[in-house]
Amino acid sequence: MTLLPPGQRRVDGFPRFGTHLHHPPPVIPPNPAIEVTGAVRAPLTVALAELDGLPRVERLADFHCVAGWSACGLRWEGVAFATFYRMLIEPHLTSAGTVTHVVFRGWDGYRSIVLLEDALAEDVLVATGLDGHPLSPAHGAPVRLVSPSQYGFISTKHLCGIEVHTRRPRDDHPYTVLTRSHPRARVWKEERHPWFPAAAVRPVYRSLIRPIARLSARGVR
Ligand SMILES: Nc1nc2c(c(=O)[nH]1)N[C@H]1C(S)=C(S)[C@@H](COP(=O)(O)O)O[C@H]1N2
Ligand SMILES: [Mo]
Repeated sequence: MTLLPPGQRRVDGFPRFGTHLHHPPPVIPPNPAIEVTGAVRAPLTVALAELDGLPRVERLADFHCVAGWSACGLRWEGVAFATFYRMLIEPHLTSAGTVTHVVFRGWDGYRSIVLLEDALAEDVLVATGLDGHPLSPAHGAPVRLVSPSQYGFISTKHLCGIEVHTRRPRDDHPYTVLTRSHPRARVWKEERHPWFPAAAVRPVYRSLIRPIARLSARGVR
């Protein structure tokens, strides 16, 4: 038994979960690439094939959703985000300002905002494989972010864009007060919500697990 972060409960397997709800995974173009924009001298396009040229790593990790479920012992394969950043992005940065935040965008329009410091942690991957197979559409094909020390909403699936910013970008999600996301979302500090104590939001979030998991599963049937 792995020790779980506070307020988490183990689930069997690894459910598909997300704000996509029942929508099927997005249609991915034939030659997918990751567009890098923001504080770079010119936008750059990183073809997925280019990831094969970078040092590849495997990381065994548990995955924790802010709603309260944890999937245990997932084996991710890909490129460390720190490697991606140092080798592909850093050489192209503008000299105006220091990068503080990174936005990860998915083909379905999803977006997560991460402090550069958190994104550079050694367990953060740009992942193309899970448990010995290429990523499935349910779990973010063809490539996703995985940041196991932060709640799952940071880990954008179907990654199509990375923006680098020199200050915190505006959070343009249609959030209700209750679903506002914590800017760091570190699981061991139980950073579930920016204002409310974690223990107060736990039962509310937990009540959403079943309906969201059911809807999400419908989208891949
Ligand atoms: N593109 C995209 N990425 C996403 C989401 C989403 O709706 N769309 N949901 C997030 C949330 S809230 C969680 S918990 C995890 C779930 O990942 P999984 O479906 O592989 O279990 O994906 C995250 N990344
Ligand atoms: Mo989540």
